[in-house]
Amino acid sequence: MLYPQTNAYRTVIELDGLWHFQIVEEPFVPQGKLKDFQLMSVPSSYNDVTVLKSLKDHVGKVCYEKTITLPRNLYEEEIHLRIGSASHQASVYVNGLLIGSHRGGFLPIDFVLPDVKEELVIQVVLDNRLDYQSLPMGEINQKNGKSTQQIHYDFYNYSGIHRSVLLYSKPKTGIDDIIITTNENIVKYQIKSSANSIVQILDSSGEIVGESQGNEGEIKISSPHYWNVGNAYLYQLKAMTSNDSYTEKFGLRDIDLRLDGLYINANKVYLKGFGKHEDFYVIGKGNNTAVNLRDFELMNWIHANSFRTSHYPYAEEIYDIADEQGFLIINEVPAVGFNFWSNATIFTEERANEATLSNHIQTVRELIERDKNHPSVVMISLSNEANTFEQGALPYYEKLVSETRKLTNLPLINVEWVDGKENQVAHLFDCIGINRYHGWYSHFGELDVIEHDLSQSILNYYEKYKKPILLSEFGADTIAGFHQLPSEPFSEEFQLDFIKVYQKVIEKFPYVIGEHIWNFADFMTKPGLNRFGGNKKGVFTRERQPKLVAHYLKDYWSK
Ligand code: GCB
Repeated sequence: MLYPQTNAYRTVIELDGLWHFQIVEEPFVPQGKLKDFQLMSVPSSYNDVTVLKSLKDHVGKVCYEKTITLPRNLYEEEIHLRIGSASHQASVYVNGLLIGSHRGGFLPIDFVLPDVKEELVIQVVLDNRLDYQSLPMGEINQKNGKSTQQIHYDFYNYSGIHRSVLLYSKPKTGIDDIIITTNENIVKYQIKSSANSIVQILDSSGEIVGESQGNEGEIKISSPHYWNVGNAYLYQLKAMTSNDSYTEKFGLRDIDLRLDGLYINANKVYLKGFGKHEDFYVIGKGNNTAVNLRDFELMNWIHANSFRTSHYPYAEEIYDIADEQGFLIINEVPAVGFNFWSNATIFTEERANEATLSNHIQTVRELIERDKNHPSVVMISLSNEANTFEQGALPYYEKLVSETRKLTNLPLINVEWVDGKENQVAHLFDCIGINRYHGWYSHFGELDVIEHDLSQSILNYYEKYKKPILLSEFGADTIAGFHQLPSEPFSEEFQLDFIKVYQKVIEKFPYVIGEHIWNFADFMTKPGLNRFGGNKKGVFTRERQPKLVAHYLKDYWSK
């Protein structure tokens, strides 16, 4: 899947801005234009834009609508409608005709318009309900004749059209896809097109440094510049056919994951960074370039070098910034909520079953199709905190991992809450992510238990699997502005003490290849007795200002 681009053969028309919007009742098929609409912004979640409780907590369907006029010069082209993401299921209608449906709220939707007309009435019917077969996993219940959504994960079920809506043209027999892989200074490419291609490689100043013909081939770059962490260098591959062209950025970067660390172009890189979220005031999970850039500013400031797209694929524009700035990404699929924090079994015929697995594999496929050429993506995470101690988890993950390995050579990680001794699936992965909250959810506030308990957690995995380990989550809720000496839970001082103890333990284990603190910034989740105005484990506030610990990390991570 290629990101839409405007060039001599292709045109992109952005449809972001004000759309008509309405909550709709089941069953809903658009019959003409919406009548009782309100205005809604795209891209954005709809939950926090208005003052309506009915929208804030809405469960079910909504309809978005936009009417546009297509420029005459595009009538002969193949016209695509592309939505960067919409949560969680979308049915797209153009001039009353269903042109396609897509399941999954965090990856692009791309449909060809069957009929190109001057006036296009675009209607997107969204359903934000999550069940046992969806990713994330959820459960729908009925209460007083209304659907209620139960979710077993910790972020707000923000819903809406979250990323840009683009209408783009592409020549009918144009280039469908470009796949680039590199090995040292050798670039292997594959152009998916029915026409024959000429391929050029351009360096960062636009000079041609390699050329070839044919839809598959190899080009060797002499005097290569490698894509390194914090020192990124991007080349461009330009594919040209008789009636089309497309330019794709890529980097020369080799990955080698060893027991003692992750090597990028033979340089060992200790992962320093965060689990993040797409989350901000008013826009919820809507993509916003200024917020994205602010996040990278802060990650550069604090000397982080990596992050995990917890718990779902992020907007493509975020990977572009990481490519430009040399950040490493662990790319996570939205497999979260695969536990109930109760005795209920997940991997059963009724819950995580064949249909869930096939949706999971399909999501991995779409993720890899979208992100395959980003040098910043160095690992794929197949799930977060599933009940991997269950017997049923093994056949599920065996199939999932073997299908994923057919699609990518990237190292695979699974992010675990389960203890190493109980885990049934960790042997299938290249790296084990462990999320630990010793001193918080267990032995609350007791800093002196952390050293023993965390060491044991790490050893239980290492001794059984002998695999590299990433400490993929650790953190404590911290109210910005709340200070206590001596430190006590929820204070900025406690967060600092907590993180320091974890780091002291991590340092002892050479096979712990990195530390990702939970979380980069405070974020919204459903209210609860331990969730007042969101999850407060951020090193930065939701406004993107530092807490005390941030100043310490800036120094610690600079070494
Ligand atoms: C976890 C989850 C993450 C939560 C975090 C917490 O283990 O992976 O989604 O937000 O704990 O703060 O409880």
